[in-house]
Amino acid sequence: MRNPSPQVRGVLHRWGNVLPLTESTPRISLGEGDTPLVRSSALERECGLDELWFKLESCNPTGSFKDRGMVVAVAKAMESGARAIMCASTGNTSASAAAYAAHCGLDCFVLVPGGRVAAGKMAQAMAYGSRIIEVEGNFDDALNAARELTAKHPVALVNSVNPFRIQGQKTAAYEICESLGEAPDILAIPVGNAGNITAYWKGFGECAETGRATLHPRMFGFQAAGAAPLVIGKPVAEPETVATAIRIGNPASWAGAIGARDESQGLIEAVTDEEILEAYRLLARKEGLFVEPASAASVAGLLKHGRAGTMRGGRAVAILTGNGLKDPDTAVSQYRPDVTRASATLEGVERALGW
Ligand code: AN7
Repeated sequence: MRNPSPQVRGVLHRWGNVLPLTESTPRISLGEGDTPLVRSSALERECGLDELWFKLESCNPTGSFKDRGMVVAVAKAMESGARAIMCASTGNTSASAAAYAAHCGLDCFVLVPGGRVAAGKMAQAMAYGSRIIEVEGNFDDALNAARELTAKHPVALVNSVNPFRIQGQKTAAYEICESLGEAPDILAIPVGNAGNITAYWKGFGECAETGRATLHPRMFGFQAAGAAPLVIGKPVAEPETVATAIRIGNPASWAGAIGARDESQGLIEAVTDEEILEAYRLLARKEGLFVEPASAASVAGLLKHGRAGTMRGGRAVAILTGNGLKDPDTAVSQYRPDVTRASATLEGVERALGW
């Protein structure tokens, strides 16, 4: 293959040297990775930090971090001759799988919990032309079914139980070390199925081994209080939270998350839906960052520590995992009362504004 031009982007081009690629792995890309790292303008002090940075994984091509891992999983599936992929999903994995399948001419089957996937994510899976099955059950039930189906039929499973997903997602840790010139003191991240916290910890470990960083960050994972199996230490049969992306009761990467927490001297804690929605509001209104509720969980956790006085300065990076446009219904239901109606006249608008 010719050398890619400078315009060619993507995780496989940029990080191929730290990924398990071969000559025959197709170098596919939708332009994923290389996401912005943006300094907090408002919430840093309140979080008790010297520096707070946001990694905008919402800027990936389908609007979430899933694309980093999906590009590797799909490329490896193609390399092994697969013609079809499948995933269970709370929404973002299915949006990403559907996009890469469309890009690569593969069939895509997605299993989603009926009625519990945010509207933007359903719209994506439909638009990219995946075959969508709404199952009567939650994400954990859907993942069990997907595992059984892909064991029986010639379809590649692209959930994060696929190790190539973790490989791809670890590249975000490399980018953070490159951008900051060092690993941060704290990495704050929402936790659902626990693939991403596992991937970041792997990435930071590799960065330390290869001299890209001297520090290992403390890993701070946050789950929604109604879906916090890692916090309570046992699976949750009926997880419930406004943050539907992380409405997961039995994370597949359970051991990876606990390993990341313990090896890094970090923590995995719960934040309530109220705390998530407060952080969701503050991120949008004080930072100009519109994220989906699950992404606000990590910032909710940092705010909680900052206010409790349990944070002792230092530099943290919070991973903003998904775009706010994914879940317009939550935004509209939160903020609709703030909108005022008026006649389309000078006087009408002045009256509405109280001018
Ligand atoms: C925005 O799409 O599990 O702990 O099926 O969409 O690696 O699961 C999504 C998870 C955080 C949690 N933020 O990451 C799915 C799915 C957002 C997410 C998570 C998800 P993991």
